[in-house]
Amino acid sequence: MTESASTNADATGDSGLASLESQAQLSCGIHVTVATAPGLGGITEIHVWGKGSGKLVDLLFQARSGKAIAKAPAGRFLYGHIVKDGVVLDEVIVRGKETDRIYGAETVQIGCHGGGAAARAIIDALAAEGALETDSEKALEAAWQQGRISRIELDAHHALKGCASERALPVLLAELDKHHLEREIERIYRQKPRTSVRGSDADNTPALSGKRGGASEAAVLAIRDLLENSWAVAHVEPQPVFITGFPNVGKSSIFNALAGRERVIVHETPGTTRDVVEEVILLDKIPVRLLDAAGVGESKTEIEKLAEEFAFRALDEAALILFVFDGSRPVKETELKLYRQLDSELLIPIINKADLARSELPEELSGTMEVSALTGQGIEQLRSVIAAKLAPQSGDAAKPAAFTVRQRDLLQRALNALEAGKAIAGLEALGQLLGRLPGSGRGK
Ligand SMILES: Nc1nc2c(ncn2[C@@H]2O[C@H](COP(=O)(O)OP(=O)(O)OP(=O)(O)O)[C@@H](O)[C@H]2O)c(=O)[nH]1
Ligand SMILES: [Mg+2]
Repeated sequence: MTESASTNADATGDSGLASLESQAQLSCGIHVTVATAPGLGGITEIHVWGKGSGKLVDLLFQARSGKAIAKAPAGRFLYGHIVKDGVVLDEVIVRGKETDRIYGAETVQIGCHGGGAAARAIIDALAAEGALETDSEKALEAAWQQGRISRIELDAHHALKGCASERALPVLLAELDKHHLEREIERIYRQKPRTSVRGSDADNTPALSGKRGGASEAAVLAIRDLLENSWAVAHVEPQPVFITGFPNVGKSSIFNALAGRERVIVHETPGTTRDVVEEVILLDKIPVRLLDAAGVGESKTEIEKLAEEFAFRALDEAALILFVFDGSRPVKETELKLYRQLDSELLIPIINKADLARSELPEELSGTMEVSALTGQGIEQLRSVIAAKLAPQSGDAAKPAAFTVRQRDLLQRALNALEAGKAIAGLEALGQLLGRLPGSGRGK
């Protein structure tokens, strides 16, 4: 176990009491949970843990070899069936372990058919024998709170459960096996990036004003490396990509074209879309949260104003903004004004309705990508541009890589603080990343 895993008691945060209560409940009795993500996968894995879990599963398990789990050597796989009242619930492979690192207790893993029905029947049968059905997220959280796994391992387990991208898998598996990221952050944290240069920084901590010391310089470089290698974030957590622009330019049509189905209403009447609509789609194997909302900039009625407010709120969270112009009519000055106000790093301008005769474009939009949501022209290219912007490259799974937004944001915060000469604030951000300090955020 890593050192960070042993000091989580102070990371309990506001919901400390409730969490301690649920941890106490998790420490007694025999528990059962579905360990794999919900869905139509081929295999579902059920975990049963607590003293006597082998004996409890033996009440329902009939091994082909006739062996009982509780009597088989620990770690041995047994093939057989789960049978209740003479009815076979499923064909399974089970394995008993003296202790499992996540649960900290005797554990039985049951591999049954996927799809949900088999797992439901088995869990109900185990519950009838006295096992308590438990949320797997809570069990993982308790493993972190009780110091059996580290905060970054918790991130990796969460990420692995929901990971839709095969490119990110090696990073997550390598982290669970080799702890590249955790070791690197631990190393930077231990170096205590601070110096004794004169003066004091704004948070009145040991001084770094003027020039940074050696350890701090090294920390800045190491954190920059980690941030540069954070390509896996976009593979693990679908990033919000927001389609915006004036009413009627074809935002919803582009949303449907990217989603590959008629998900939202498209109509010639301006102001058709009111609510924010979202859908997770895969672009070049990268999961993306695509968002469509009302057109902005021309709202007149109360409802249009409200819809525009919703759209602006969604805009604030966007990792990428597709700003759509209608190429069949002249671009308005107010449109350009709004376009210029947005963060240019996040912007992808798009000229839609390329199938129609084109109106003249302002100079600053020359060379902008043209698409037609109606005919599909340029949509494939748009998919690739979005994917490339969100996850510009794949990296080496053997190198430390940040793989969640939480990790990337805290690394960025540490970097900003160290670059501004605020050593303690930098250390705090790294400490939160390792789950050491209040505010490290249970379950985030
Ligand atoms: N010719 C042509 N028409 C398009 C294209 N894309 C959208 N349209 C038409 O433009 C009109 C508006 O399309 P929407 O997708 O509803 O536009 P929107 O920007 O979502 O509109 P609001 O939700 O009202 O802001 C509809 O009549 C569409 O059929 C295109 O590429 N070519
Ligand atoms: Mg619309």
